[in-house]
Amino acid sequence: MGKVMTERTLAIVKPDGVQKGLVGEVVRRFEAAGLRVIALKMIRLDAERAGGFYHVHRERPFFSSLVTFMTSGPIVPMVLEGEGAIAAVRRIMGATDPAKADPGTIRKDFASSIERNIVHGSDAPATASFEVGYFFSALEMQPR
Ligand code: 3AN
Repeated sequence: MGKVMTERTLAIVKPDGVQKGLVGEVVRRFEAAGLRVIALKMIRLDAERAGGFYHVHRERPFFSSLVTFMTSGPIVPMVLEGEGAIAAVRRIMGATDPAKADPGTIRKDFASSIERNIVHGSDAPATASFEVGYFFSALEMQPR
């Protein structure tokens, strides 16, 4: 078993999650798992900023649709901290495709498609570092 370390990760309630009134439910599930919310805000992305966030997917066929979706309404990015936070958030979210997500995960319970899947969570330490910094400065985080 690998060592478990205190980590920070970025999660986002996507436009469909905000629209469906699931901000509180998503935060509740993260907090119930012992993760600490150390930063959180509501913003609306423009196409340039959504594209920058998803730059690793820029050659994928779904990229322009993803950018359109992510700019369709406000989102709620947050930074979560805790032991093994990156993997914990991925587990709580469930698989990208809700049809393949485990029972009891956010995506199984609420997502309508592989694109409109309610939440985002960083997938590795390097992406977590980039993604946290994309939305939040050090002064906006309150670790405890
Ligand atoms: P995850 O969000 O589970 O880490 P990624 O990073 O592979 O998944 O994909 C980023 C986002 O791109 C997904 N959350 C989803 O909204 C969208 N996406 C991924 N794969 C597809 C696909 N095959 N068709 C449409 N949208 C997709």
